[in-house]
Formats: sequence, structure tokens, C-alpha cells
Amino acid sequence: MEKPLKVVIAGEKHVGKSSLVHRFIHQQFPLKDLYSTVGFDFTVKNLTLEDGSNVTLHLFDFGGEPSFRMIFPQYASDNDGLILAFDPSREETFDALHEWIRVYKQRKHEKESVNFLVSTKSDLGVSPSPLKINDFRNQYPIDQYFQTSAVTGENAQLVFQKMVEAIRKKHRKR
Ligand SMILES: Nc1nc2c(ncn2[C@@H]2O[C@H](COP(=O)(O)OP(=O)(O)O)[C@@H](O)[C@H]2O)c(=O)[nH]1
Ligand SMILES: [Mg+2]
Repeated sequence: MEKPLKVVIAGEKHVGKSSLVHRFIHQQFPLKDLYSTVGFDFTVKNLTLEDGSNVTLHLFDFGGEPSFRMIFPQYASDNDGLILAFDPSREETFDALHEWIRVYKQRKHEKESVNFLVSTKSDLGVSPSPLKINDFRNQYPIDQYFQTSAVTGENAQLVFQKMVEAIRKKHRKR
């Protein structure tokens, strides 16, 4: 059994991080509003991959409060993957990702992680500007970008599956 893969989900409050994780784990949209995350939520998920092997995923879902950004570098210090989430219906949540990255880069034992950019709530029909997305992807090393919805389930499984695949690919190269 290989070492658990550690993935951190970051982004502003209310962008839908916890709902996306809930959708991924339980295959449904939360019936009532989830408690607002204080600090971070921790979820463990065992996955069986196409090749039959088993992987354990440790998901750290970070609360968006600015005060918790201080502990973020510490918790993200040895992670394998980073998911940066924003809500396209609130553009300021996209702009805030620059700050999240700045803080992320203060990690002590910075090892190269797989970085995904994820827009949420695609069911609301607000599409993020492709230009802004491209700029962002070029500015930072963003490996993959997904539009998701915890309501319809769009890409909710795929994001995590692709994350695991990308991390394993990276590990194999080491
Ligand atoms: N329309 C829509 N609303 C969503 C979606 N995901 C979350 N929400 C709502 O957005 C709010 C914040 O969601 P939550 O998962 O707690 O966000 P977090 O603070 O980033 O963890 C809640 O009222 C959710 O019901 C989605 O995919 N579509
Ligand atoms: Mg939350």
C-alpha cells in the first residue's frame, strides 16, 4: 500500500469547496448547508484506480477566513496536490487566488505539487473569462483547469481522479 496522497483545497469562503468534496465523497449535493469550515476539514477517501491499485487520498479543505491563511503554509508543507477554487459569479474570489498562491509559496518544505484551478457552480451559468483563466494558468504553473458543479455533479469526480493520476505520474518520474 503506497503512502496516502495529500491534497489541499483552497479558496475564499462560500465558493463551494466543501460542497464539491461532499459531492465527490457522497455523490450528492449537501441537503442542507454545510457548517462553515473553521480552520480546515479533513476527509479520507480510498480509491480503486483503473489498473486495480488502491490509493488513499487525504483531503484538506481549507476555510477561507484570512486568519486561517496564516496556518495554511504549515499544513500545505508536504502536500502532493493543490486545488485552487473560485466562484465565477463572484469575480473577487478569482482575484483572491493570487493571495492564496503567495501564501502557499511560503511553505517550508516546498516540494513540487500538482496544481489545479477549479471554477465552481457551473450550474449558475456564469462562465469565467477564458482570457483571465489563460493568464492565470501562464502566470503560475497550473497543470489542469476544470469547471465544476456540486449541484449537477459536473466534473466533481473527474477533478479528484485526474489529480490522483497526475500525482502518481509525477511520483513515477522522480
Ligand atoms: N448553485 C450552486 N451553489 C453551490 C454549489 N456549491 C456550493 N454551493 C452553495 O454555495 C454556498 C457555499 O458552499 P460551501 O461548500 O459551504 O463553500 P465553502 O465555504 O467554499 O466550503 C452554499 O450555500 C452552497 O449551497 C454549486 O455547485 N452550485
Ligand atoms: Mg467549507
